[in-house]
Amino acid sequence: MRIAITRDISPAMNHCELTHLARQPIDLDRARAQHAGYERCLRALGCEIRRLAAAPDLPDCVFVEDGAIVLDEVAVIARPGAASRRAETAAIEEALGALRRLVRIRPPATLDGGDVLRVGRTLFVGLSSRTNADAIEQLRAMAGPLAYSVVGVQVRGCLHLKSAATEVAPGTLLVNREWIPADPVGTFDLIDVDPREPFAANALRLGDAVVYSSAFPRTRERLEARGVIVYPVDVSELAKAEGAVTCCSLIVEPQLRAGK
Ligand code: CIR
Repeated sequence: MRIAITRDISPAMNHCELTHLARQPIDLDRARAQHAGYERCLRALGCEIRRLAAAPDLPDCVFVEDGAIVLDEVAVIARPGAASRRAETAAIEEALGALRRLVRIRPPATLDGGDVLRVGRTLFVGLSSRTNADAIEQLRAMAGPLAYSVVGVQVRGCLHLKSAATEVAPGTLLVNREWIPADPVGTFDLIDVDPREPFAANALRLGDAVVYSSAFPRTRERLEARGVIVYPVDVSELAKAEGAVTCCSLIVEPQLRAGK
């Protein structure tokens, strides 16, 4: 069974990191209810949820995606670009250690999992305010021998590469072209976000469906017109912390569990 690692919302979430948004109060009860709805959706799509306990001193701990990159063969423990987030990886490391061989990004590299977009055997890595060129080199050294190619993509105007591009069907990317250059993704089928919904490029693909924020109905129409099955979730409180749907889980595919 596919496993989704999630993590409870921190009571300190109102002190989260913010880069592109102004701070607005987050209603923690509402955020928890939305997060539970997100987990229900993942369960309905066949995931076993393994929820880690919240850390009261780690405001952004719900955004587990940034703590690791889970490949078929190995899990890469990230080194988040925001110093306030570095301690998040300990619990993630413990959870993933049971499921994959672990390797670690080391200083001076910084890398947020939200900057790594896997499409087939290519790992696109956003060069962002969180992820640096050292991380790309280290990832290439780790993943190259496993037959992944690692391609750096300059990200501008958004937090992570996966704010600007995610895969919604095999070889089809949902993109906001304002935030990434055309070249690296040019060979794929592209679906553009509706220009009135710049934050709409983040979708979590699970098999034939995507989990998708209900805040983007116009882009949702574009997805459905292209045959993508959309499971909408309300994540408006998490969005106030610059979180989106991919960031709230680490998906561990089942096939290689025995080969750990
Ligand atoms: C941060 O700025 O690090 C958090 N407030 C939001 C992280 C969202 N993560 C993601 O998109 N992968």
